[in-house]
Amino acid sequence: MEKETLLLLQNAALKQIEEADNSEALNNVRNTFLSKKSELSSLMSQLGTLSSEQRKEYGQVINGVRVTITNAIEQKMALLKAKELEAKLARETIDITLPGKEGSVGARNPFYVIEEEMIEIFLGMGFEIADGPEVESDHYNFELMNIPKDHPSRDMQDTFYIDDNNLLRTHTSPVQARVMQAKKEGPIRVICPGKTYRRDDDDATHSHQFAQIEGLVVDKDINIGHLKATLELFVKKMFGEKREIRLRSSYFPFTEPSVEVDITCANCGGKGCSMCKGTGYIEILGAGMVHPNVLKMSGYDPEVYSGFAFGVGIERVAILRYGIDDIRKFYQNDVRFIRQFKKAS
Ligand code: FA5
Repeated sequence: MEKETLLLLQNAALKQIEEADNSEALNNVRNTFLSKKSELSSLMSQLGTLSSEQRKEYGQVINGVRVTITNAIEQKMALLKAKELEAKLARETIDITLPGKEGSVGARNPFYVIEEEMIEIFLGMGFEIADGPEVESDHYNFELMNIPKDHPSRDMQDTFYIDDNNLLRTHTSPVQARVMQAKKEGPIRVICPGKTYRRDDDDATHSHQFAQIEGLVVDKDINIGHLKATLELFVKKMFGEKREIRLRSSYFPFTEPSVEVDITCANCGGKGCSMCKGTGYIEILGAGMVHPNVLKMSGYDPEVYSGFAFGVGIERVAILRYGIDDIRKFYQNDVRFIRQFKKAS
């Protein structure tokens, strides 16, 4: 065993430690010089073959070399780890001063906001919700509504026919007959919200597809006062306490008497302006007392039962509530239009 060999070994180790430029390379150096299979370990195991004096002398040198190499590795390792951490932090830096990305939350179409509000008002008055098919038979859409095949009022509600007997319903009124037949007797108090279709040319106030909420009350001793009070309450809840309604005589084959219901114009408060075409009122719905023929055809004795019904356009109500200038905007899905109702939804 030569001291010089040991010093050469130490120098070789220190050189490699200096050259190691990452922790993995340094660990390899540690393995080479300090592991059980290293030259230093085999020299240590040979100490036993030496005399006690030599063992002491070489033992000190070998240990010194070992401590020197170990310390050098530890120091370098601390340095490399610090550098690696620094590089990692630099790589993963997040600039917290940058503004965050705003998640975009959409708004509900005002049609649905108003539909829900209308339904809530009627539910609050004790109405239940009824449903009927959008593809309806001629029988329910017209015949049971007291509109026989040759009746001129069919022209006012021309629609899309599926075949000779089935069509896209022109109004929600056929649900009246469906509910009366299903219940078989009064009292009935239902609303039916749903889509309706007509062969109307689209313009600012008309669409070939629109929605209505039908209302039907059938019981003993129902009179037009009940109809007026119900609609007055609805209008005040929907448009505010100051709104008045006006019943105007009208004609529907399925009601007698029939009325058209107007509300005072929000724009001028009833004085008359361009929005209400100088009348001070704007029409929102059709209504009336259920025609005795309609009661009879669905199995109700008009001598025992009477009732009222109404049909209100949902888009029409939304247009009046928000001052929307064109009904087609409900269906175009232009986000610039819909976003304006973010607060409402
Ligand atoms: C009817 O549809 C009757 N079924 C209403 C009714 C029910 C009367 C029960 C009596 C008893 P009318 O055609 O007027 O009536 O339509 C009612 C409402 O639907 C109108 O006031 C309007 O708000 C809306 N409406 C009608 N046609 C269109 C259309 N093409 N586009 C948008 N809304 C429409």
